[in-house]
Amino acid sequence: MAKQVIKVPDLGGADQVDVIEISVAEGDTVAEEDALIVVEGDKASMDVPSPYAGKIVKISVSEGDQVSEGDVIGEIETDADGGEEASSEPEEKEEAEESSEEKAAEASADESEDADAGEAASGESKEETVKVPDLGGADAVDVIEISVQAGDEVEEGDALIVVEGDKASMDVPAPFAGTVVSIAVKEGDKVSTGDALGVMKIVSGGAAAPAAKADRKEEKPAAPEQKAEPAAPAEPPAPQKDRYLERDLTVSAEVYAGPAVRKLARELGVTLNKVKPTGPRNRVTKDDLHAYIKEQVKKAESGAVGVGAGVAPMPEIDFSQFGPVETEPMSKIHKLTAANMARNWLNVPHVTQFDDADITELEDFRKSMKAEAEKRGVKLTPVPFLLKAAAAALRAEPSFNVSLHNDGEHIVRKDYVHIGMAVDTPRGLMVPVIRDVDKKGLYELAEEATAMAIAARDGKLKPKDMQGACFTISSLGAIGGTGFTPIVNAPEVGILGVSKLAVKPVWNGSEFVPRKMLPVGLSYDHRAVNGSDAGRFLTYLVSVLGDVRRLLL
Ligand code: CAO
Repeated sequence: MAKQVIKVPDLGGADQVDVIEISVAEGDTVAEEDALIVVEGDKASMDVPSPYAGKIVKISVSEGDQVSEGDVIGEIETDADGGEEASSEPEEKEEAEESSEEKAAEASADESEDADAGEAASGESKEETVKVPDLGGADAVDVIEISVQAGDEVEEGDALIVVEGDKASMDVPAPFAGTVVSIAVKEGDKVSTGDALGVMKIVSGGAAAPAAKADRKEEKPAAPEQKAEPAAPAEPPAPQKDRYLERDLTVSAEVYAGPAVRKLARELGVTLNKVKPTGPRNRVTKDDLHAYIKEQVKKAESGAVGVGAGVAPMPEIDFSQFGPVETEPMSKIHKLTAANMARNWLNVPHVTQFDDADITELEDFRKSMKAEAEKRGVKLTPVPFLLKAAAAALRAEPSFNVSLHNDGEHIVRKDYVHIGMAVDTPRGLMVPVIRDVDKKGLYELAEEATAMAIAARDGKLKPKDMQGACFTISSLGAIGGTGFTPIVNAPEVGILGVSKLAVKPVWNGSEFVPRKMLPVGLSYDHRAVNGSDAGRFLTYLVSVLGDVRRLLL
């Protein structure tokens, strides 16, 4: 048994990479080459494999740490008798690495020479053949994505194509900023190190590329140092050697996506396994990501609300196939109302309770007061009585004067009584709010309701005129109907839908008598209140409408 310190190996030039996953725990037994941690740099993520088989005794890094070559990852207890065998192994690996680095350097130099040949004589605008770089030992890998097309402007390091070998996929990045002149490979082709993958034109000025290439040639014998340089302008930065190849399975075990796609997904805050893959072997491509974002934006703009898999998107229907149609734009208010209705309907578990209020006496009283009201310049309709009765019920049943807090963990109890009144306007439905209804008299309420309705119809309401209601009344009584289930105007707790007054025979214990019955339906947020709270609230409200003297109590 021997303890070995495990260090971050050569990261192919990358420095200060993020530890994004710890793949093992202390006490785990691992085989040589098993992933210990996953690190992620600017352009790629990669497994850091165990150099030995053995038992992990210590993990010295955490997710979110930044590490560089040589940093300690942890300790492993190997099966080797002494340190010798184990410690000689990394050296062998290093040698192997060096020889492959040399190969990489040679390949680069070859490429530079080729590139020289491809240059235009003027030195102003140079076209260079871009070749497949050292693939870290992998050979004949599949081209699974072409990330650019002729004419595209690319930055140095942008993915040109994505290739996939047995163990991983990797972006082949642009060796310099420029314009893609042509792409010589297509999806499904197999490519190896040195194969031409296309031609690029340098846009960053005539002198840059030759100078850089000259530098590279001079550096050829000193290949290891070259790694420390930033990506050289005429040579695609070689993907890491096969033990550090980019991880293919990244966001979740089921999602296949290249590093550039993952980076973009991270920047956009997209969870990759929500994106429908269309690439080869179910790979998520950049186009898939764009299509997903487009769809989400479209949904958001149309006001459609998604709650996971529960709500399927509406199918697009061409109505003209059924008969003549005209399509006109919705008003701003209509669109807003549609979005709010959908939001409230989907978020609030609605229950609607119905009742009939006997307003025979209320109507007698209202009619007897009509002339006096008119003298005062107000119209005494049933609405002020409804407002007053609702306010009385909210005060009498404070358990109903609440809202569910946004956090879903608190109930907000209100010591004020503001009530919204739905107003039908040519531009759409508006809900002005009448404040402190419990403190106002019937004439005052009638006046204010009329003024609010006029302001709504004239488009003169201010945002603050439509905020802060505890409850809403929607009166369709003047229009008709025997009952309806109004949609709660969240975050309010409930809404009273008032239908058309009808004279009905009511049994008074000894005979049927004609009574003026007002049908009402109370929809409420069943998350915020129970049926018993709502039942008590509506019963009280109906009793007040049945005997307005109760308002004096
Ligand atoms: N049953 C029978 N008649 C009724 C009634 C009822 N429930 N409610 C009102 N009326 C009568 C009124 O008494 C009035 O008759 P008189 O002129 O003889 O007195 C007549 O209907 C018209 O009333 P109104 O509309 O002028 O005034 P209102 O106070 O009843 O209503 C307002 C005001 C703003 C609520 C109403 O104009 C309105 O816009 N209602 C539509 C609300 C709406 O669209 N709700 C749906 C929301 S959800 O989609």
